[in-house]
Amino acid sequence: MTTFVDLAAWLEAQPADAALKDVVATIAKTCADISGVVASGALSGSLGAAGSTNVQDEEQKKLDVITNDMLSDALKACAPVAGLASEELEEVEPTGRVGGFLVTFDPLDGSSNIDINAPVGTIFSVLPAPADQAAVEADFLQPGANQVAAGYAVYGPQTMLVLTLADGVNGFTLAADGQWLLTHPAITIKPDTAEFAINVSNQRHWAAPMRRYVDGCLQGKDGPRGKNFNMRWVAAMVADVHRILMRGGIFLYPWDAREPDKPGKLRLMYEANPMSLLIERAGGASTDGVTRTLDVQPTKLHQRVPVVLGSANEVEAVRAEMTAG
Ligand code: FBP
Repeated sequence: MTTFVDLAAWLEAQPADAALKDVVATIAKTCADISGVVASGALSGSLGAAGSTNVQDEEQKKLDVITNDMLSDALKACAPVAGLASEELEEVEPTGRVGGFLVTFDPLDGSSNIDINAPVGTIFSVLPAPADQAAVEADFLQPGANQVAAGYAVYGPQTMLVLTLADGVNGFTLAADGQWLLTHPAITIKPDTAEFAINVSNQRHWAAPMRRYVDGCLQGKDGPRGKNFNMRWVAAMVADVHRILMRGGIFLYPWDAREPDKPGKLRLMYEANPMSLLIERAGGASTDGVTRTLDVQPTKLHQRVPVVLGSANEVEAVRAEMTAG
């Protein structure tokens, strides 16, 4: 029988700061707890709308609120955490401690999947905190390249945790006894793919180069790309990114013309940045269509960005189309 290394032993062996390992272990433990709540669904009365909206004016589901509270409480109790920020909270929450780390998170990504028993997940990003003063919002506004750890948990047929710490990307599966076991070590993404993920219902709102790129994929063997493409769309970035880490592909949530001053749907600090670090560390690429996501200097906490990530050669094919005019 195969034996698997558990997360605690794996963390122990990583060349990283003990305090950072503590933060990652706290997030992992909370995700295991969240998995239980998500799995209980209607039995625990946790499905349906919360009757409130978040700072982005999106209707909150009960599970958005429950999972946000679970992660916030756990991180506030975790000594090396100086502050946290969440998709569900308007402002950053300093813990009152100085030094250590800042954590940003989307406690339950893919909200529209919650009530239909389709995959959802938790995404997190860890940044260094200022060493000499209590954290304020400006301290969170660091480019994604500064992240010291990032990852997600996906609550699907199996609950998995995928994370990057010092280097590499590793996947753990939640066992029945609550342990995370290393089942997917050293994940890498193939550079080429013939599978794309995009919400095509927004096609008429996209910029012309994006329409051209997707149209080229849809034309298959007879079009400019000379090969047939397949399409997948889970409607939860966490599950679409997980698929790409498992078998390659490209995920796109581009700028569209409906709200021109919102440059995309997905949020930089707790969706695009952590996913981009994972994708790059696995050998893929992530851009806003042209510019590397991890180099974007955030100007506000809930900033949105266009996202194009996955197999490196396909991300490059999008960039070539976008810069062709
Ligand atoms: P939430 O953070 O509100 O869940 O929104 C993010 C998201 O669910 C992504 O995970 C997903 O890729 C996208 O929205 C799907 O949106 P849509 O189906 O509206 O295009």
